[in-house]
Amino acid sequence: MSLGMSVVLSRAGPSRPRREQSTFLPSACLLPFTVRNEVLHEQTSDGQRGKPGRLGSHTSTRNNTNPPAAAMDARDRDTTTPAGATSLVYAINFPRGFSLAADKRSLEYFFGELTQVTINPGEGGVVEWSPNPEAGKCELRLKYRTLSRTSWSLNQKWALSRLKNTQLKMSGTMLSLLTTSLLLGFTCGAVYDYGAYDRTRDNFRPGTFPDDFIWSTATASYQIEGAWNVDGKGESIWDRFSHTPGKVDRGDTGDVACDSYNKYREDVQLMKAMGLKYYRFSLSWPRIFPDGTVAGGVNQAGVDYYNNVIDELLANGITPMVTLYHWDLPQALQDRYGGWVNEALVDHFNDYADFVFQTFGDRVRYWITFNEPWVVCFLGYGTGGNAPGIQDPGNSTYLCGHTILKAHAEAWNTYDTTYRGSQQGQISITLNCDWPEPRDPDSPSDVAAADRYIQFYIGWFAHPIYSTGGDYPAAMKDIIREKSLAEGLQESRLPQFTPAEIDRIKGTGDFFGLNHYTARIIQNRVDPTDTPGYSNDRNLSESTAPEWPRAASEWLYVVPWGLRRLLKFIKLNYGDPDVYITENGRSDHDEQPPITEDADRICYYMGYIDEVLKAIEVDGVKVRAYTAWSLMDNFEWSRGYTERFGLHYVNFTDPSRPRVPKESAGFYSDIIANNGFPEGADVTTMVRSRWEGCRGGPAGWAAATRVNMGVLGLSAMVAITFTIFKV
Ligand code: GBE
Repeated sequence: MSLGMSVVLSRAGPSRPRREQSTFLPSACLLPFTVRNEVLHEQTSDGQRGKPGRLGSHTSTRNNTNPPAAAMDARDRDTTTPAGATSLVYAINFPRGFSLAADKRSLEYFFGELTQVTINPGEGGVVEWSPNPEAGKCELRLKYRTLSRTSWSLNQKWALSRLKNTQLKMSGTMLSLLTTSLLLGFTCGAVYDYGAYDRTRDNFRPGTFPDDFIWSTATASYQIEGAWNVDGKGESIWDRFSHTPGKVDRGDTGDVACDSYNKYREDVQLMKAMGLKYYRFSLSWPRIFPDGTVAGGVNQAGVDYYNNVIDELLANGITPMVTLYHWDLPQALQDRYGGWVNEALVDHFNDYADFVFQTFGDRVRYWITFNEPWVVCFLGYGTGGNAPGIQDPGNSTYLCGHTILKAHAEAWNTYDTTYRGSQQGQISITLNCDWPEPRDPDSPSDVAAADRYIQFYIGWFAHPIYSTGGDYPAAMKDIIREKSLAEGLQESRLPQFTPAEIDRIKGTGDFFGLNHYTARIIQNRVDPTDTPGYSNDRNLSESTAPEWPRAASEWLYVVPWGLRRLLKFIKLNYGDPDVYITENGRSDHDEQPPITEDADRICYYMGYIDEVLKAIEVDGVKVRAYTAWSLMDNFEWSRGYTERFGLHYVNFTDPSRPRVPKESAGFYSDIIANNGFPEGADVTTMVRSRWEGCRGGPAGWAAATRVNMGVLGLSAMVAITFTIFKV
């Protein structure tokens, strides 16, 4: 509630049309009181011209404690105004607590010497202020009504301190700073909501998985085998890359890694101890074909090694799931053809696949042609962060994807026509994708941006294989073509499939292999100045929510509900396929003492696995398999051994590479034994007791709120400081 007040003041100058009167107001945007930009009353004693813009040249102060009635009276008979002055009556609303005595000087400053001040109770409430156009900078209409008393006194103080300088200029810079800070606060605040605990979304759901559900763990050849140049193995692009100084953290290499080339029996025992019935691992192509080609000859020792691994698994009741390509291309094919940008690799891969089906297919029922072509092509040929380290996100990235899709389709067709009948297995590809959450779900442009993100990510490979129409997603085709032409190119940087090729690729997935780890917040953004290429082609920007728990890997934020949403997306967009989650996991730092009581990993697994259960039971997604990455700590690509994803700890400084189960191994093993979280089971009780502490929950929600308020408060403080001290 405020008090209404009429101020009568005079200035020298002619009478002007009413709408111009605002030019008479002082060049201030922040006042300790509020002024309606409205002249209630105006009187001119003569037409004499005054100095424009100058405040009341002469007025006489009258009794400023006049009762309201007297004010009306004064306005009506303002005869004491000297010649050449105009009397104006402004409506001013003062906040409660305003002291007329203390603030009379500031009133005078703003309005010139007051001729008449009267208090009109009941006129309060209108609090708009229009800036002085002469100042030219202030563009805000401030509404003081919502300011608290604290803000009021700050402003009052500020106004008085400005008075001393007799320079009252609220600079536009400061105002825009205030606005920007507040906007920033609100913007960030909106982002933070994505981490807040949402009961209907984040609560624990007990229950069990379908009877034949597949529980598995995964590894990859280069990450665990070692023996990089042993028994006739050829060099891979990862051998070359890791041996190149500066490519991998600490100069780590996969030369020995977990030494699984020698220790595979022990690995199998780790799995057996956990009660695992499935194991996903990959074959090293150059261990089987040292120069990548059949013509170059097969390396029998390599074939023996994989026969031994497969036999050992089967002897221990563990079903192998075999990936043909988990990134370790024979270096010879890189040297000869430039790697996956060259379609010559389609045939070489198919030859390799054919050999592998023929050699191991009598015992292997689950095949995955490629692990994460997105990583192969974007990190390998776009950013260059992975082997072979090529940085060409505009062209090579897309050429690589093109070749891999064709190579995958050929291998699938080879299996389908030649081996499926006798071997009765399943073959597909594994795609990775982070879940994109639109920054503002109510903004159509952010929603569209999130869709572009997913189309460019998983859609790049999933659309050609799993959609009814086949081919690349329309979003990719349209945008890349448009940008390419704008760059002055003759054709799109995204290669085109012929109708026959589209047909050949379509339907070449017996199941949907999915690797998933994390989520991103996506906002529409077009940046014509950025380097043309995959990232820029998407017209978006990525971010995360600050209170999403973070793993050791800088890209890995823990957002379990993202997995459920991604699974639903796959169901809806790719023909409701059987989904095999072929990787999911969390990293720790390489620390001393080693982290074997890995509570954060347990949190990660309980959260993500429960989201899979919700996807199955609530959303009806046909998830058939879940695979934990990884069975043990291993060579984490360009991060070397600095990040540990294992359920088992591996000591990489000990030549014998001992493995030690982490707490998470026992936890995962309990889930497997119970086929989920049945009511009454110990594992379910354990999950319940830990749930709130893992992420979200009231604590998480409070944290989000605090961060929110913190940002707002900080913005306000910065703005006020700047305002007062004119930093
Ligand atoms: C999987 O990929 C791999 O299949 C597995 O081999 C690996 O050990 C596991 O992840 C853990 O990392 O700035 O764009 O270069 C992007 C997971 C990094 C998918 C890392 C790319 C996760 C996609 C960083 N991500 N990866 S940047």
